[in-house]
Amino acid sequence: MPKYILIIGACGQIGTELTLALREKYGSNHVIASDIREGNDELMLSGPFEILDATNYDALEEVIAYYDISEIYLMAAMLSATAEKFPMRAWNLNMNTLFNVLNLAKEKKINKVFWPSSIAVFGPNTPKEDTPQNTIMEPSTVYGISKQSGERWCEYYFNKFNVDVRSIRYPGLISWKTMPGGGTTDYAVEIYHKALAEGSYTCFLGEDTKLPMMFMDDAIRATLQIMEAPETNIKERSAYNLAAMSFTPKELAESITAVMPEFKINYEPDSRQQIANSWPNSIDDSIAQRDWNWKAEFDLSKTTATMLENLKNKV
Ligand code: AKB
Repeated sequence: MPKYILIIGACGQIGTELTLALREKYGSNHVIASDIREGNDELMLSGPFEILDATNYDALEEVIAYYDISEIYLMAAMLSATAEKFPMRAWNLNMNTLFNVLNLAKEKKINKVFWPSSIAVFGPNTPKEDTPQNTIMEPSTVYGISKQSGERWCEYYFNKFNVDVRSIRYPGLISWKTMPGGGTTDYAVEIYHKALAEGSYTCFLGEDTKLPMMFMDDAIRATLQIMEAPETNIKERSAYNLAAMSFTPKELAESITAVMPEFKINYEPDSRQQIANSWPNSIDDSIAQRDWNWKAEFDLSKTTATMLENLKNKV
């Protein structure tokens, strides 16, 4: 039986590339993109699209029935920096969309769910280096609290109602097709745009702030891989740690100056510094490697080369 997939939040940074990758794999008409606004031309012209507010259970149920959807990727969320400004809106968006999707799965209206978690589930009391899969969490940000709660609910729906929900704790994601919005790790995308447009960048994090990061191609590959893995391989029903590289703004700037020697960076840390300080420096993803053969392919220099090459061609 061919399956029909719904992406919620398809126009965002991950949603755009995930939709394109799933369409490539399953055929355009089998992957329905949805969001509260339209996305870029590449996404909009590549297959079916619905305007959908996934906080509205009835509207979501209607789309699922209409397209005979069996799998949902729930990518809509308010990220860390914006969530600090609008805590209740962040909580409502991040939690209500998750409950709507989990309840549809509990009612057997869909079979499988992907929901993204984040390194933001960790907090200031978490071991900073090689943060293990299972450790102290205690997130101190609005976004982190919503992701930590979401993980607990995913595990609960699996244990109680046998809902096949799978999740990854994404690090900061670097991509060139769609800009991120409202995150603390966004500097690692903005820097490439500014390097090409202006030859310099003012970073909102301090030069030694080390954070876990990943290039988007790796993140998409991991997402497809965890969703394809046999159900019995998925031992973690909260979310899996996932890692590729860790670097500071200074190290990222050095990787750009290696290609563009005239590039300049300066630092003006703002309120996002406090969020970054509460997150790990690096992540141990050995459990994801063990359970579904995860392995990253992009390091910092390959990421910088790919970003600059593609952004140059885009302008
Ligand atoms: C953010 O910075 O808020 C996100 C994340 C790490 O989940 N990119």
